[in-house]
This record gives sequence, structure tokens and C-alpha cells, in this order.
Amino acid sequence: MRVLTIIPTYNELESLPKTLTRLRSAVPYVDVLIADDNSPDGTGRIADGFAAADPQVHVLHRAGKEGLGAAYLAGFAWGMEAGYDVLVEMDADGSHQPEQLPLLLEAVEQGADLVLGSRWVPGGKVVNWPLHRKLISTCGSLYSRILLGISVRDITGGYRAFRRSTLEALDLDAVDSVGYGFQVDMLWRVCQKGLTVVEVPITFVEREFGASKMSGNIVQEAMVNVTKWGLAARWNKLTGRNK
Ligand SMILES: Nc1nc2c(ncn2[C@@H]2O[C@H](COP(=O)(O)OP(=O)(O)OP(=O)(O)O)[C@@H](O)[C@H]2O)c(=O)[nH]1
Ligand SMILES: [Mg+2]
Repeated sequence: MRVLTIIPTYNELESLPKTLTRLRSAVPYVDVLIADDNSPDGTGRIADGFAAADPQVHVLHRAGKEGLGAAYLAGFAWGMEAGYDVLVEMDADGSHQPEQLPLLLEAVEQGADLVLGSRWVPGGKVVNWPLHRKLISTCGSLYSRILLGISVRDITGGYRAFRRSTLEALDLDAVDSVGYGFQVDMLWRVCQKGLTVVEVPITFVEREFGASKMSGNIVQEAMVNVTKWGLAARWNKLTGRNK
């Protein structure tokens, strides 16, 4: 399996070098694409330095900040064009531990179409999160689970491995969610296709450096969309429509 890990970055000058170094040493057979939105702090230049020294590291320079979702979609397109079999999503900030990537890849090898690194299944953990972040995440996942009628525990998590065929089965041009909403949107599309989603426990570590891009707007976007999708699915079921 040819595996590409996509790392979207916006102002991750302090975090990216550590994450990249850990990733390259933990899973040397995995290639990397950094999708940088022209970070004002120069993260893109740091990424270029890594790429110049290591043929398995690539950089996608994007014109400006367009959100996590747009960066991943551009990264997926790049990776599929380049012929990768598995496309992994990983944050730059150290929250997703590169040493745990083999656990996700094993589940892909065993047949999963989408593997979620999950904080909220037995064995999953969160390190250094204040209570309010835990509550937003667990309540958000619970709300989404009930509304969408799916059994996934960690709906907003961003440590994921997609089989290439899974991405090919989705209408990626129609995805326009920005923040956490993007993760829920992608998962919902995969579930609607009836593909196999497997959660593997991960230890999520809160970022040590830099600032979070999480905002009230991002939470709101996700909640509004989940409510819309959940109600639409119920309505379609009631009226006998498929979609
Ligand atoms: N290219 C790009 N990357 C982004 C953008 N927004 C966030 N990211 C990256 O996406 C990853 C996740 O962003 P974070 O700020 O850590 O958001 P989060 O993990 O939801 O929030 P925290 O848990 O508080 O860290 C990081 O690698 C960010 O640099 C964006 O607009 N463009
Ligand atoms: Mg983070």
C-alpha cells in the first residue's frame, strides 16, 4: 500500500518540525504532503526545507487561508493524482501521534474503507484537555450520533485514514464545510454510501505550541449542518426517498 499523510498547516512554525520528524521516523514508508495556506509565520518555508532534504516530503502551497476542509480536498486531489492507495489526515500540532499511525493502517489493511482515530472508544484518551473541550467534543459526537443515526463515537476527530476507493466513491466537489464540519461531512457521506467505518483508540494530546484555530463559528457550523442532515435523512425516510 502506498500511503500519503496530508498535514494541513496554518501558522504551525513551532509544531510542524517536531511532528514531521516524528512521523518520518515512526513510519518511514509513509510519504507526506504539507498543505500550507500561505502561513504568515513562514510555516511554508520550513516545510520547503524538509521537502528539499527528503524526497518523501512534499509541499502544496495554497494562496491563502481557506479552512481545513479546502486544504484537505486539495491534498486528496494531489494524492489521488499521484496514485496513493491510502490518504491519511493528521494535524500538525502534535495532537495526533505519528507513532499510532500503524494502528490506523492495520485497520485499512484488514478491510476498513475509513479508519477513525478515536478518543471516545475504550482505550482512547485525551491528554491535557480542559473540561469544556471534552464536553464540546463528547456532546457534539453524541448529538450527531443521535441525529444522524450512526454508531460512531468520535465524529469530529481529525486523525483518519481513507482508502483511495472511499474518496473516489464520494462527490468531493459537493463538500464545502470548513472546520470540524468537514470531518462530520466526510464521515456522513461515507456512512451514506454504506462503506465500512472502523474506530481505533488513540491518545489525543492537546497542542503544546501555537494557537488553536477552533472557534465558536466552527462549532456552530458543525451543529447546524448535523441538524440539517439528520432532519433531511429522516424526512427522506418518511417520504420514501433515497437521498
Ligand atoms: N491549510 C490550513 N490548515 C489549517 C487551517 N485551519 C487549521 N489548519 C490546520 O489544521 C490542523 C488542526 O487545526 P487546530 O488549530 O489544531 O484545530 P483543532 O485541532 O481543531 O483545535 P485544537 O484542538 O484546539 O488544537 C492544524 O494542523 C492546523 O494548522 C486552514 O485554514 N488552512
Ligand atoms: Mg489541534
